[in-house]
Amino acid sequence: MGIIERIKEIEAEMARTQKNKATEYHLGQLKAKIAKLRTQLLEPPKGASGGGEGFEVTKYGHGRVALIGFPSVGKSTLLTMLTGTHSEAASYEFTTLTCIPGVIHYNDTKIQLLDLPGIIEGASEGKGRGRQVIAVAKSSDLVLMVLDASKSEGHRQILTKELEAVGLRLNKKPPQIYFKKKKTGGISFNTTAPLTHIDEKLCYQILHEYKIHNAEVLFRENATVDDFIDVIEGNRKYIKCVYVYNKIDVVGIDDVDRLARQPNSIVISCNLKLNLDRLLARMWDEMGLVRVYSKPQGQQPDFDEPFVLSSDRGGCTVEDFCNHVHRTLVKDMKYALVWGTSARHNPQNCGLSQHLEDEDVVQIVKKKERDEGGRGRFKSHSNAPARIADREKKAPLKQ
Ligand SMILES: Nc1nc2c(ncn2[C@@H]2O[C@H](COP(=O)(O)OP(=O)(O)O)[C@@H](O)[C@H]2O)c(=O)[nH]1
Ligand SMILES: [Mg+2]
Repeated sequence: MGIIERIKEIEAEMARTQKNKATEYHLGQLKAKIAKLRTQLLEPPKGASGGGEGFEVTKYGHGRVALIGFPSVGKSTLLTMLTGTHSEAASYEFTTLTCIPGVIHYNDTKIQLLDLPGIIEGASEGKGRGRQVIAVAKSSDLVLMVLDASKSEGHRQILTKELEAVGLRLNKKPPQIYFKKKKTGGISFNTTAPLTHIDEKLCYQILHEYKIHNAEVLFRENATVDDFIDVIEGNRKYIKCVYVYNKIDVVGIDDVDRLARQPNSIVISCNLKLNLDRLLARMWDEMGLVRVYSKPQGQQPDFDEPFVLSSDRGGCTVEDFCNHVHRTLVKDMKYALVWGTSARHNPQNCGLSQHLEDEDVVQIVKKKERDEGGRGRFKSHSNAPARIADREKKAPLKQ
């Protein structure tokens, strides 16, 4: 029997099983079985030669956004409107095969937008190019799920389920569960929050299903069986998702109003160019990008070319900024001067751990290596080095 049939069989068994205290453990075990099979499906087939024809799209710009949705909801139209890339024209025969990239220029940053066709065509069953499509979706910073406002609202659930089946978790934080496999010592189970969905016995059974007999488990929140399985599997990807209801030009105002009030949703019309600016602003907010302008000593900041950091990816401290500019800068930095919303006063003297915010201006003041040797000599019996350092700190203030 194939993996897909086995998943279907277990799902059928779960549907047959009544949910109550007595069946709780059995259901938990079945869930773990399905999770294991799904992971197997996503693994590349044994003996496959180096991934086949390349599907992987080179990363470009400061972030990546994936368009996901059923056919004919307006993904290609949206890509064309936002990026000027003619997706449909470029991909006429290959719509279900290729992924069309475009670039959005917004707030002096470049965001790669990907049209990912074919995500629903059996992606979770490992059919066709599903696996590669999923890999690209997982590499995105944000998913835009494009939905047709005039069609059934069930599409949103179907797609979300499909994405969940392949290990994507939309608008969800990783569960607060510490889990570490050990070589010996059995299973140590602890919790710092009252648990209502799972208990020690069920936890043991699930671990048993995974043939894990030595591990440390600590629940820091009231997590569910599914959360625990996610943590054991360890390959889940937590991504933000905005639900984009397109074609609001063909539905009534009441429907538009209702859809707009759904969580994480935005309503647009590509045809009437309605709300596209809001969509861009929303995308920008969700991606958590932080523009930092570098200011060379004694010069004006370069406001044309920001360094773009991300709070989700890599972080946005002064240290992250330094690493962006040049890899030796962290070592050479004496302190940083920061102007902007993250500074308590302008400029503020900061260390590497200072958290930067969007549109901050940063000047890195370097150690003067040769000078230091000289100063070192009278360090012990004079407070001059401190005064010199002080003067140096104050000097840029006057610029
Ligand atoms: N009424 C209406 N039709 C739209 C809108 N956006 C796209 N369409 C139409 O929907 C159809 C499918 O669009 P397409 O971009 O190819 O969808 P895709 O399959 O998701 O890439 C096309 O005929 C578009 O002209 C919209 O905002 N309103
Ligand atoms: Mg299309």
